[in-house]
Amino acid sequence: MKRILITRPMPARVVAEAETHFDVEMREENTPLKPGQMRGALALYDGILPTLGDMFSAEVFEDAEGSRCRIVANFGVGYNHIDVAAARAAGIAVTNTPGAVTDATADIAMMLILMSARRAGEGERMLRAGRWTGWNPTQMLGTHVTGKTVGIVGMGRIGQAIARRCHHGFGMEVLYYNRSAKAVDIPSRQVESIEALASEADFLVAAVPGGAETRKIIGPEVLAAMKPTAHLINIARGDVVDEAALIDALRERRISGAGLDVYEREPEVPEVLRKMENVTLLPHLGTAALEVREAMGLLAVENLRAFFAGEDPPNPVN
Ligand code: 8YV
Repeated sequence: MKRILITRPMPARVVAEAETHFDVEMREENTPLKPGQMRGALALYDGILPTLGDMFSAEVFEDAEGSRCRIVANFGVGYNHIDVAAARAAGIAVTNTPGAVTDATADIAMMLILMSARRAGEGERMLRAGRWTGWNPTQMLGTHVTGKTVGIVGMGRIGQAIARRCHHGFGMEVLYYNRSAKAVDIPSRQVESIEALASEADFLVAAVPGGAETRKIIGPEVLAAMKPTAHLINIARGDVVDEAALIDALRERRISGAGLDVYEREPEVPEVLRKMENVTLLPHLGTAALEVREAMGLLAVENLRAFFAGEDPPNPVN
C-alpha cells in the first residue's frame, strides 16, 4: 500500500475513504507544515495531501528529485502555496479540488455582498453591545442589492457561479473582467479593464486565482475608479487586493464598504480593519461546510487513487 500524509485533521468520511486505498498518516495539528517537515514528508511518503498554509516553495522541492513522493494532492482549489513548476521539475505531480468548492465559495460572496450592503455586521455588533434603542425609519440605512450592477474580476467557475446567483436571485446586471473570452450562460458583458469594471460596478467582486500574476491587481487605481457608493468583495486570495490601499479608501470613505473572507497575511488581520464599522470580516469561511469539506477531501483522495492506479487524475494542475 502506498503511504500518504494528510497534513491536517480531516472529516471522518475523508479519512475513512483514504484508508481504504492507502496506508494513511494524518497529522493532528492544525498548523501549517514547516519547511523541514515538508522536506521530510517528500522523502517519507508516496503522496502528500496538503492544504492552504503548507508553503511548498521552490526551496522545499529543491532536492526532491528522486524522492519517494510522486504527487502532492492539494485540498482546495487555490494552489498558490505550491510552486507547481518546482514540483514538476522534481517529477512530482500536483492536483487540486476545483469542482467541490464552487458553490460554497459563490455563496460566501453573496453573503458578503448582502452583509456589506445591508450593514449586517455593524447591526449585530450594535445589538449585542446593548446599543439598539429601537426601530426607526432612518436607522442603519444601507444599500439595496436587487437590481444593482455586479462587476466580477475573474470569470472562472466561481466567478460564473456568483454571476448566476446575482442574475437569477437578485436581478442584477452582470459585468466582468477576464483575460480571455468566456462563454457565459446568463446575460452579461465583458469589460476591457479592471478599472473600467470598477467604475461601473456597485459591487466589485474578486474571484481570480491567487499567485504572482494577480498580486495586487486591485490596487489604488482600481479603488480610485470605484464609485463612492460601491462595495469591494474579496473571496479569492488576500494578496489579490492591496490591503493598505483598501484601508485608505475605506478610511477616507472613497468607497462605501468592503466584505472580506481572505487577507494578505492570514490569520493576521490589520487592527485598523478590525476597528472599522464599514467592513465585514470573515475568517476564510469560503468552503466551511461539512458536506463541502467532505467533497473536497474525497476529490483529493480520488486524485491520489487515480494517480497511483496509473489513470489520469481528474484535477491535474499544470
Ligand atoms: C479552502 C479555498 O477551504 O479552496 C480554496 O482554495 O480558498 C478555501 O475555501 C481552503 O483554502 C483550503 O484550500
